[in-house]
Amino acid sequence: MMSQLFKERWMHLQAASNALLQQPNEPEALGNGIFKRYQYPVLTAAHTPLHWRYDLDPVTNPFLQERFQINAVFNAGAIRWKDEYILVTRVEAADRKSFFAIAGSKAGTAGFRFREKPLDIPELSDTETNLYDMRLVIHADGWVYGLFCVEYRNTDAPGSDQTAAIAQCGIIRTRDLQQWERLPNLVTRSAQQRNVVLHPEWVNGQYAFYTRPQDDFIETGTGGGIALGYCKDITNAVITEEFIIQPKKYHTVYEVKNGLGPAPLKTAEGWLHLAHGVRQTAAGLRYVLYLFMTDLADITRVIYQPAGYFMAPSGEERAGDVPNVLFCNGWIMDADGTVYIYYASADTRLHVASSSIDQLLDYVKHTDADGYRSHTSVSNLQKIIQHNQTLTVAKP
Ligand code: M1P
Repeated sequence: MMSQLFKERWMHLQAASNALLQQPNEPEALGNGIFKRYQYPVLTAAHTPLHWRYDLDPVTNPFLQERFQINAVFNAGAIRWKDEYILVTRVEAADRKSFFAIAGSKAGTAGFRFREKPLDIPELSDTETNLYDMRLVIHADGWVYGLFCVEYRNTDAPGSDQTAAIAQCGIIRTRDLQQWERLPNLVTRSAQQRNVVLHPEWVNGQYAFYTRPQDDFIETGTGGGIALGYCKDITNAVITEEFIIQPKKYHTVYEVKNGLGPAPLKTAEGWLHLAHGVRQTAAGLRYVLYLFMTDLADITRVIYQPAGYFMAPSGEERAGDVPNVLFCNGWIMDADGTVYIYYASADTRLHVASSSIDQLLDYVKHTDADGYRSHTSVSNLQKIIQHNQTLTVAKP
């Protein structure tokens, strides 16, 4: 027998959920000419289906309580699949465990709906504790790959330390986004791997992986920097050598560490990369997003890298579980050159920003590179001011 309380709660829950799922999402009017943010996050914990969070049986759940609380939805891999924008999101439950769930939208900037059930990734061992941050790639071999972080407790740590962890790269693949096959984890010489991304094309007949070798779970130690490694067989992926192509560097936005975001976009001018950079501040780590471009023929060669960040936390994006963090592991380029950037803020929610490949190329090619000194920054600024002073056209 359904109580009045149950009935009313159910009615209100459905109304709130429907309103959220149908909420339009407008881009900002002006932006900075490089990208536009949108009004609302595209996915949050509140977007997860009611039938995940609530036991809807009035007998077993008379107060209609949340039986499975979701803490956050963030860091999503992204691909265009048929007529949909597909996100494989990181969903973090109240128990801190993350898992993956697919959400799709026809618009790309609003209307994302989760599929009926989350992804159930088979375990390789029961020491795997946490899975997160999937990078989706449609590879030239015909498979769709998902590379993600698998986290284990570091059993070398003393029992008094229940925080020490080891991160490695897990791999799944599919041909239809329905059936997923788990492959063995990537093997490298590095003690820790996070932010591993598969390059979408063959390189000399091999799979190319962007890695981020590091010594410790949080600190990169002697490792650090975005690296490249190759292997012939992805069903038993072993990388024997990693080459750093983007090292961390003093007094930059990636002085502590960096990591590749989504797989690079192929453009006429080179491979466009989006990465996150981490710097130290008195308030803790600050994660921002930056862009760089590598040569089409030689993917180890960085040919453009604008100084500083491309996007940094702004306004409400600063607040959440891990403040001052923007993170992105998914973007989609449409056939008309529109680019949707799915970025998360504060490890809490997922947003979208839009741009175009022409705008992003203009940004990477015509924004000065970092000169690594205040003096060089002032010179770059002077160039712009002096150029503007020579203009004969009417200035505002
Ligand atoms: O908390 C910020 C981010 O920290 C990690 O990223 P990185 O490995 O570069 O430090 C990841 O755990 C990521 O999920 C998280 O958003």
